[in-house]
Amino acid sequence: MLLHVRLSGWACWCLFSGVFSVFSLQQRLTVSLNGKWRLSNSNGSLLLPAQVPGCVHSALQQQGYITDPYFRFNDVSYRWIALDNWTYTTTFTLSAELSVKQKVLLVFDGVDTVGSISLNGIAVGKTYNMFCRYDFSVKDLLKDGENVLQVGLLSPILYASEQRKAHTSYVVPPECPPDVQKGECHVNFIRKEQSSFSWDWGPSFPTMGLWKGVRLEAFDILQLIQVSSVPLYNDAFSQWRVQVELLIDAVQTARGQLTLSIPELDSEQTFQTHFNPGKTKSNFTILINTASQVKLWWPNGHGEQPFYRLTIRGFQDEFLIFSTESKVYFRTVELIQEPVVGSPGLSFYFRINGKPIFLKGSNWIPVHSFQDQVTPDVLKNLLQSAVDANMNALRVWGGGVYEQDLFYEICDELGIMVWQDFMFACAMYPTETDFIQTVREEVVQQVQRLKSHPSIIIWSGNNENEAALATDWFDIPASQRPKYIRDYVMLYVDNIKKVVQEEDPSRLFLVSSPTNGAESEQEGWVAENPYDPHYGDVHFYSYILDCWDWRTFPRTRFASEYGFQSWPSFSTLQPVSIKEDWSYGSNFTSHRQHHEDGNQQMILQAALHFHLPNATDPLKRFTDTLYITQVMQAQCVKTQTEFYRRSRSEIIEGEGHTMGALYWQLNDIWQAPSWSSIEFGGKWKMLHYFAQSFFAAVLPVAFEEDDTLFIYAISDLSRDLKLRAVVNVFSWTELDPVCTLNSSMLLVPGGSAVAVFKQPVATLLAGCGNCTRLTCLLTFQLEDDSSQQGPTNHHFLCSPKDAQGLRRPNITVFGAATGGSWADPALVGGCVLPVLSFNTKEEELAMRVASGEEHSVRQQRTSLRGSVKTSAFEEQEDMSESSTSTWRCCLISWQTSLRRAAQTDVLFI
Ligand code: BMA
Repeated sequence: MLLHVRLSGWACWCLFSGVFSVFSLQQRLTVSLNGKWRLSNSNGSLLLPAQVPGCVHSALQQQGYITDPYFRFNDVSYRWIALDNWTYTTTFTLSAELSVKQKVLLVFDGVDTVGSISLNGIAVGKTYNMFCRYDFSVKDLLKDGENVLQVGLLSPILYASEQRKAHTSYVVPPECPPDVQKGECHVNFIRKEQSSFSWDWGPSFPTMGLWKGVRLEAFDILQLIQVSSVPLYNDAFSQWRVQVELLIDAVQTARGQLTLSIPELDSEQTFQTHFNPGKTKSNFTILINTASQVKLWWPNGHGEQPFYRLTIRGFQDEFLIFSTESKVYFRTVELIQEPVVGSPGLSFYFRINGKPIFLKGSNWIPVHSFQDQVTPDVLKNLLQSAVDANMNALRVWGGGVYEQDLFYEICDELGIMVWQDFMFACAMYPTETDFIQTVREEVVQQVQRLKSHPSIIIWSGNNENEAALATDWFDIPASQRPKYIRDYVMLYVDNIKKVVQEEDPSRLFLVSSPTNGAESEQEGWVAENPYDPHYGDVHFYSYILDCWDWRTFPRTRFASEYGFQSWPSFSTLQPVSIKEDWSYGSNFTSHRQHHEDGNQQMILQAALHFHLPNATDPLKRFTDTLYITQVMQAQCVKTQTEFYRRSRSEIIEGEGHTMGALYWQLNDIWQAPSWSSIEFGGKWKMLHYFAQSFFAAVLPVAFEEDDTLFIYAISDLSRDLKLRAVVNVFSWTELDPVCTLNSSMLLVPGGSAVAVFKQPVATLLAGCGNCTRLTCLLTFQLEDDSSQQGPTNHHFLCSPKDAQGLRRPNITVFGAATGGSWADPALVGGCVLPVLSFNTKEEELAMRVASGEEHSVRQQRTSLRGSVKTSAFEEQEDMSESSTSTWRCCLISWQTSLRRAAQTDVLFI
């Protein structure tokens, strides 16, 4: 292979965190070993070039040995890949400069997973953990001239199975995933992305490979492996300090000097220190000049995200030996768990910079089965989409991967708060010494890598493992329970929690999600009911109960998971399927559904309120069905989220003060039905457009209780508002409201939910022409003295399937890129208008309704979006009469949008 040797004396050196750059006076060399390697299987029948970073599946596909692994049933057809062992080989030539260095390290930023590394035929070391960086001292093994580096990778499936067999004393459940997932067994025995053996939204692709960079690092005196910093605020002295941690690898003991400075804050400090041989960690604290005004980092919607440059310089005998610069963002975070007036239990909310903040957002899963295919653009598009939907938080879920540096850098910049799980999910785990050892190393490394990011506001030990134990998911006999609880406490409390607390004094560690938090601790870390709405966070799913009925939802302190499935749009499915797959009852449709009864549940839920598609044309019926699942999902998640948001200021029957709504799930790993609001490829589902409204900073929410209509004004703003509710009553037939009602002006304090309108539905209808529950519906908005505040919302008085008086709107939409030619006109069915194609930065749409009225709307979109964000339903060209209910929605949304002529967001209701 071609070698890229870089001299790092005065040259930029990017640490593996990617956040920092280091300049060094000593001649430090980095030789990248990334690029083209050779890959072979165990019997040598396959020999191919393979890109590093990369994985076996990607290499096989790139070389044409396999087709798209996501196509049709290929996840099952390509099972053989991960049942084989594979070897990566590269050769490189040693430069004269490198061979004279005192120390040479062979560094792997990520090996997936069970690897044996050899250099020139001599064993160098083994790897067992995908989440660890490994380095090996190899100076003595390097030769002049050509060197051969080999990494043998064991089948993760066979390895996990061997580990399971060796664990004879008791079962560590679950043994295997449910059949519907078509996955592999014993993933809890291998420190690897847990969902890579299949999940209820994802395929089984147990990857193998060198998924991050490989290089040689050579130096004479020392090198900085990791620099991290956490800002801490001292209330008593009203002073900031920044705790800086250096992980240094030194060749021999040396005395040195270290200078930390943040010039913009007029703060600098110098320390005398020792560099000890080998890897050592040292902490230094720089006090911030109290005369300087520190600008704070705020979550999206609450302020800016300013940062400062921290410079770290190391000297030996007055010579500069290294210098590095990093970003420091200042913010405080607290998780408040204290008694609540009028409610048993404890509060559970985050305070950032002293301000209570309602967390609005979703849950993040791996973006791709093959991590090497996750591009910066894909990450940016997803995170920008989160912000565009008014989210301020994401939970990086514990069954995936610790995300790459860029993910957290973007979150820092966009003000997205991250709830960071450790990678353990829905299982019990072994606690043998080796396992605990590798987990401890993983935790140390990940916390050191990530703790400088202000976006991370909390560490959390695992996904649902406390709940799994407490509610006995795995039928553990009562007599054996203490053993499992002991293992649980040993792993998450005695080890992970302890390590996290040693490594990061600035954040809280929650042991699980969901959990009762402080109460779980009181109960020995496994609460009797971790779903208790009076404590901590809750995951809540119910697919059968009517999602339009808010009474079915628990009024939790913090909803960290809830959601409903939907299908992606046809244009997303089409490239991975063929004609015979395009029906709801096809093998393909059931193959892609990994959640037991999922397809059936979606239809049953949709049927509660909508006519189900019954077009005679099978393709049309299929695409209408995909569509109706998205309408159902959007409306369900809207109802539930609005319930949580309006519960922030109330305690009802001892429950409430909800301060977080993170729906499950933001993104998709492949083209399949799931809980996501964004399809694989980046296209927004209808839910994501809904989220943009239901997460708006100021939002009106309506609900009924005992036939009385309530409207709440919700505000996440810091300032108080004076608002009134304006309610428009429409008949399903007409474009003009039958009547309009105004509430009086009421004070809506910043950060609150206040009832602003209350009227029995019967009274409301009686005063409004001939309206009945079946013939009329409501839209409503909030207004201050001069203008509307927040989006317009809607409230149905009956299921759309029962509505009377609907007419087909015959809307035609023409779309064209600015300056381009008009695309073919398409008759767009249903409530599709918000999701028209945005293939370019700026697009012009002309819309024509049946009456012949014509309107032009200019849409401004960021270039990040690119061509991925096209209509979720562009294929809905001609909705059948059977789905008239969705036409009706469209009619209403259309009239609203016409009324707001030049406004860019066309409403769907
Ligand atoms: C929760 C998550 C995931 C899962 C989702 C949907 O339990 O933590 O494990 O994918 O629900 O079932």
